[in-house]
Amino acid sequence: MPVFLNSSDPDFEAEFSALLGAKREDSPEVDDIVARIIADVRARGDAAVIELTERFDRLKLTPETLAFSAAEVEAQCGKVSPRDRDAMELAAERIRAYHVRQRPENALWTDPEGATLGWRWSPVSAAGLYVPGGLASYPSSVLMNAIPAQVAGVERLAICVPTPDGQVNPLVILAARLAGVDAIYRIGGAQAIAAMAYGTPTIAPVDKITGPGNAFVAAAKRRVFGKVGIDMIAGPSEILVIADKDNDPDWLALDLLSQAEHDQVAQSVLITDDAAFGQAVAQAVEARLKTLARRDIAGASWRDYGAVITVRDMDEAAALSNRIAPEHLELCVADPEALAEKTRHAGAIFLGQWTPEAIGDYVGGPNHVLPTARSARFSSGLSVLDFMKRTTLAKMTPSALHAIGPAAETLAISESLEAHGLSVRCRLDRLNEESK
Ligand code: HSO
Ligand code: ZN
Repeated sequence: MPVFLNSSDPDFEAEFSALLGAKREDSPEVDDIVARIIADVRARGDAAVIELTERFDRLKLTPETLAFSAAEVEAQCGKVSPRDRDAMELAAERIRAYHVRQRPENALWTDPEGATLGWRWSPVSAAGLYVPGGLASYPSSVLMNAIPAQVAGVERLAICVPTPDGQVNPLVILAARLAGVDAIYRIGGAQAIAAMAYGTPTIAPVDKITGPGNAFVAAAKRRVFGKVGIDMIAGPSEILVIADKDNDPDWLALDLLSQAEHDQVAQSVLITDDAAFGQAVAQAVEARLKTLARRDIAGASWRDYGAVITVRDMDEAAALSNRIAPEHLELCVADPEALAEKTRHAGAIFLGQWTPEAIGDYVGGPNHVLPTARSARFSSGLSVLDFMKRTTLAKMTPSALHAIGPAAETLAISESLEAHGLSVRCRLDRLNEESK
């Protein structure tokens, strides 16, 4: 049973805090193993990657077969049905169109002292995208990671996807090709992250690594951070639905289950201002759980982490939503725009009952790589900016230096950094001589 809370109950605050604090991620002790794998890949390069792939994925590779050949990519893409291909192409086009609008503007201006100042954005040179194997090998996530990189102007894009026993999802390969990926390596786990971060004779190193993965991949990303950039450490999926009673309970039940079916530690929460409606949605969830293909996963998630919260009004709903800072927030209310104004902490907001979260997972346009575990309080979903960096620009004229240089000299002296001060002073002295 999910928990049923009511904001009018005296115990509500304690119960809500318990819900916020529920630990959903089991972090087995993987860090030592990961440290050893990274050291091994750094020391032995391809040989280590090949051995580990044989051990974990039961797949014998050589340096020549680490990457899919062009012919293999073609063959995999050829297996995709026209219907799947059309859907994927529509998704890719919409995701691209959305992300093109995120391209940032450079800036350059001259201030009153005559100093020209600004910044310029440029892409990272190479990015590596991790794609999990098995159950969570989502082609849509390939598009969501690779297209922003491509739109940012990244020159070289690599993908690592484990192919246990040689099995690969052809849609993953098609998504990679649609998103302009240059190389697809059939390796996974910490060894793939290490290979992308440090490079091997066959795998060129990248500057930024993004994409979800299991505990080993997450630990490896943490460890290579600094050598390369990383996106975020993604946790299990979450959805918060805020709804009034003018909704079909079955629709909302499916919306809640759409994230619950990702993972048994996913979290789905409904907040409503009508207790009876909340019960109706919970009943609809139970009915759907009887037939859903992934009822074991979704059912465990709903039972252990699901919640139905009744509030007095929508202002209260917004306040609780801000404390939850959900990855996905659905606003199924009469005036979703007004409620959206009141919600500040959410990875993605879906406005109105015609916007199921699943649209955002595939074809809406916005990215589906979003901050989880309340990190929407301080971070954002993946975007074009994650594959770019900003370089600042400054140009002084003699008169600008004359105007602001003495203050720099004073501050340098106060920090006992003599050369700093003198590098300004020597120029100021020249200006003073010339003006004599
Ligand atoms: N909702 C997931 C992403 C996803 N859904 C992929 C379907 N496929 C995390 O935001
Ligand atoms: Zn999803």
